[in-house]
Amino acid sequence: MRIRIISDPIFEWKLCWMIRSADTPKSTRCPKMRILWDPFPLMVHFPSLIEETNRILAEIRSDSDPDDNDTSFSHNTTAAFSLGPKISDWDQQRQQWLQQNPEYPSFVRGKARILLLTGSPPKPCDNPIGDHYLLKSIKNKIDYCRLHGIEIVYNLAHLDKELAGYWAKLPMIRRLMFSHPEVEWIWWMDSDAFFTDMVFELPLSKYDDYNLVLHGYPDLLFEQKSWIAVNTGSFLFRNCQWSLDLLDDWAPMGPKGPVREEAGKVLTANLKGRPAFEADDQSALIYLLLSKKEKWMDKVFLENSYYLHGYWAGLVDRYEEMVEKYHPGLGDERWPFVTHFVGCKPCGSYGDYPVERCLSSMERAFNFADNQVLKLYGFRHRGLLSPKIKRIRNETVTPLEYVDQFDIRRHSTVSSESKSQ
Ligand SMILES: [Mn+2]
Repeated sequence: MRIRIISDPIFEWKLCWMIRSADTPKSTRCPKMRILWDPFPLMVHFPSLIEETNRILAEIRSDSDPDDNDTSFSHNTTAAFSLGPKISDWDQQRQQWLQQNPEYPSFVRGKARILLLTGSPPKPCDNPIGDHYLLKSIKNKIDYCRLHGIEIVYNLAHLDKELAGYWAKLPMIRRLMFSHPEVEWIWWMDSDAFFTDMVFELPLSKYDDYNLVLHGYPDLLFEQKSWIAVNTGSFLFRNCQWSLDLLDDWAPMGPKGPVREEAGKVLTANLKGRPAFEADDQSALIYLLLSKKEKWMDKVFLENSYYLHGYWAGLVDRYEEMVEKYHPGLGDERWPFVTHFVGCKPCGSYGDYPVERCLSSMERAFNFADNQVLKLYGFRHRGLLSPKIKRIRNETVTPLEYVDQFDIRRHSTVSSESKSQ
């Protein structure tokens, strides 16, 4: 198999940051090279496929789509960047709509309506195995959402050319608020994050007085001004005017090119531990919350009582221990709600960690979660690294007996009812 070796200083620096502790000397460096498997080794054996595959890939990957000259949706580059026309009365507009459309209530049987938003780049992954893990990632999210009555949207489009990459979530969140006024919470989740507790539910009543829920730590944010004080891989926005205002305040560092480059310098100068690279959405949000604390923080909930985002490196090797000692539904370090593969881009070029470690760890997280789903049907994976499954219950002529015992929806309802009593 042929291999390509490429180097990407930004990723290397991001890696350094992610694996270094705060006290590690600055001289610590990440490996200079990254190795990618050749995407098409089999094509050598099937020459007839090469031409056609190359043609399709060239078309999909082409940077000069016919649309590129279409300026009807692009922004005036001389004006200050904005996500769209300024809206100031969204709460009233939405309230009125909800009153006029009682068949679309924002709360159903006392539960706020949630829409989970995830997505991946519009083009194929650099490495085909990346597309396989994107499939596993969306399968995992569909399972969780189906079991908990959450709607799900998968975005493959760049709604705003200026906000490509990790900034693409901002215009999409805003669009979804407008297109789904019945949705109370928009929940963004990265494609490199997996649900690993299929029973745990968001404790939404804790957030009644808040509009943004982030995994994070107040001391890391306000004392240390650390660029990892909060994580934007999994967070919730309430559908309201406040959220639109925050998005407006957050987006201006995002436009690609000189703006994003210059903003990156400001962020690196102000945030502890941040390497030098262009502005990313997470750093920009942290900077905003620090620099305008009075304006924003009273509606921001920093959650760390469970893993709304859980850093994978400390979790994936402990799944067997968790199965032995604990049970799903806890959501914290005993049974993490979300395992997030920070630095393991499933679709881009791997660089922050060795490819094999990322892939096998993702496989373990997926199967750990999938076991909780398969259990409902009487199966489980043979091991956390095996796609093969085995039967764990005998067939029965009275299958409804198992519904009471295993139905996650029922258990979630029972546990949330008993909590609220
Ligand atoms: Mn991520």
